Amino acid sequence: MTKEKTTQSAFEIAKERYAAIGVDVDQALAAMKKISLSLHCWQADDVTGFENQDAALSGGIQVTGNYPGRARNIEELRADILKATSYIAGSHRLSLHEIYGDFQGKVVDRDEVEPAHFQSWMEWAKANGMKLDFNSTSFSHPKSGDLTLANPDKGIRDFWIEHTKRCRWISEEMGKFQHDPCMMNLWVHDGSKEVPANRLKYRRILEQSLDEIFATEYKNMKDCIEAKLFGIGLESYTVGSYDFYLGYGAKKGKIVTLDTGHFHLTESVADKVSSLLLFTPEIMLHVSRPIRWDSDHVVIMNDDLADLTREIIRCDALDRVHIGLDYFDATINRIGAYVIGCRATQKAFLQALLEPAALLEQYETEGKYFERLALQEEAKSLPWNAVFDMYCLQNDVPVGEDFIAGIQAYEREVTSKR
Ligand code: RNT
Ligand code: ZN
Repeated sequence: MTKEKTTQSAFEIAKERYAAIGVDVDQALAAMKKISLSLHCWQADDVTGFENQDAALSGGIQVTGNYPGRARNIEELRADILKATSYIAGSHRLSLHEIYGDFQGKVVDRDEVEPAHFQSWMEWAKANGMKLDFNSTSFSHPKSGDLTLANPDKGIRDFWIEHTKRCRWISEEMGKFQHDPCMMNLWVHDGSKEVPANRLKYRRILEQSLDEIFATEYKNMKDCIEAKLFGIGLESYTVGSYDFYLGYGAKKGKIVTLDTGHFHLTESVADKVSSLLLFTPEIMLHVSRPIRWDSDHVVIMNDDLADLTREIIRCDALDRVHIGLDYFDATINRIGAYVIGCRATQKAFLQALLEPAALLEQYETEGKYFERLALQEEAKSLPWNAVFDMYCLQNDVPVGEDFIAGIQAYEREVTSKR
């Protein structure tokens, strides 16, 4: 039997199996069509960007590994993204950081950047059926230090306020161009290695900076604010903590970004979804994988991811949740890293969509807790993989491990020669 035939017959059997517990597999597949992932451009080049290839990564984040083949310029990065998306079902978005502008070899400081520097990206994205998202970049710059938007020094603070305002303007133009809102993520690393004399001081400054940045109303972009637990070298205090941004987002109607690596390791990010949905407009995700710290390992299909995606589906919140990825691994083939993380995220969403939700709810309403737990357990090993294979087949991307050979060939012919 050909792979196509086995996929088809396994799918038919799975479909029957799911129907027996009240799950409509075709409906789940239709829902998958609406899920687009926002690929983070920075996995392709270890968060280097195009300002300066030799600049050190700062801001408390770290990339480890020196696997050959990192994208060194805009052409290589675009080619790598297209290669990766050729193995990922569906249509997706690309999340750009400001340092990935098309600067044409010119020095463009962060307070000088404008939409023109992203015109070629907008056209490229359109030509390739992708939408763009955006991020301001406060790290890897001489003025980054430990404090940017929360800096008591007005000169430095104003520099970053100007940068962030310009990034919102760029996002607005991207949104207009693509007829779809551009999600702009604001993350600053501001913090300190030791406990400061006064924690409130810096949070008050950050609040004022944000108010100034958000003073302009835009229609084609959406603001997302990302908290963090700590950065390397900034372990004792993070100005933009989760409490800070949750409070700010709830008060000012801004979208809170949940990066799955930015919480205490036993804290459930999934459990936050339903509360955010009640008090903030939408949710932005940075799907990542922390190992012992915010290590940004490649996303895999683990329990944390399954919990998170299940929660989003149980809340029927696909329309209000934006799924961005955020990890950087320089120890393996970087294009392969994209494909693994994206496919894992898609698999987790599909499993969540295939949950026998109605029956579980019924058991719960009837107080049948043994039955609820038993079915939750059985659901884990239902043949969701046959449905995922069909999803790949329908979308013309390799079924199962077949993409490995494609990545190997690209490495042989392209990335290993860089
Ligand atoms: C850092 C944040 C942030 C960055 C990217 C590069 O801990 O997660 O989102 O990873 O902006
Ligand atoms: Zn993040």
